[in-house]
Amino acid sequence: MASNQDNTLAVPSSEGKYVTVFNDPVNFNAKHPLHNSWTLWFDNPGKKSNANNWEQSLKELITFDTVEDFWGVYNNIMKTCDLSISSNYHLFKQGIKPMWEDAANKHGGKWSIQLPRNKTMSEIDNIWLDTMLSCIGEAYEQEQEVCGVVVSVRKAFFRIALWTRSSDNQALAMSIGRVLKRSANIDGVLEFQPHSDSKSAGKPWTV
Ligand code: MGP
Repeated sequence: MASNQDNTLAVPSSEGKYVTVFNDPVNFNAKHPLHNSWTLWFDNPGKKSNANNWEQSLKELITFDTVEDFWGVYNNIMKTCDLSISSNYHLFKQGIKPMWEDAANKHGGKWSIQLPRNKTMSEIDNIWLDTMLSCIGEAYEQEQEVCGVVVSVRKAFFRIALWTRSSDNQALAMSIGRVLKRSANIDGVLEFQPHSDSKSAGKPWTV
């Protein structure tokens, strides 16, 4: 992709000329690359699930690495508010499975908040969209710390969570929690918990 003299994005055509959205809107197909590739996962494990069989219900939906492909995915999947109880969407960097056991997650933790279903029904789609955009748009200064984000649909609440790579640096975790809260316009207190129970003694960090 290049910029022409008018400073509009242009893609080279097969004849070596530049195609812009102005001179050839049909063939103009520039895509805007994301810094990382992201994979969307879905699961709805149901009541019979436990930590040993939980992974079986995890479905890898699609991986994308451009802004345009993100919107193509987002506009063609069910909105969070329409998902059935127990469902989860997970958006993780490509190569990281959305499970505690993955090498990228096993020393990490998560910022999360439970938003009461009755008060949040009309807002959850925007909160989840803004949460995803904060990740794919690299809103986090320490973006290598971010593994992925999850939205969970439960009977009484929606839960938004952001999974981090580490869980032992409070200043680093707090800076990520603050950006998540601001970017997704989350009204309420987010709590940080390490994935491993053994580390979660004491008061959780909050933003
Ligand atoms: P959850 O959905 O993260 O918690 O995990 P929630 O919403 O409090 O519980 P729910 O019963 O209302 O859905 C629920 C259960 O799924 C856990 O207790 C585990 O049995 C299993 N599980 C969830 N995660 C994220 C993992 C994981 O990463 N690895 C494994 N092995 N099991 C998991």
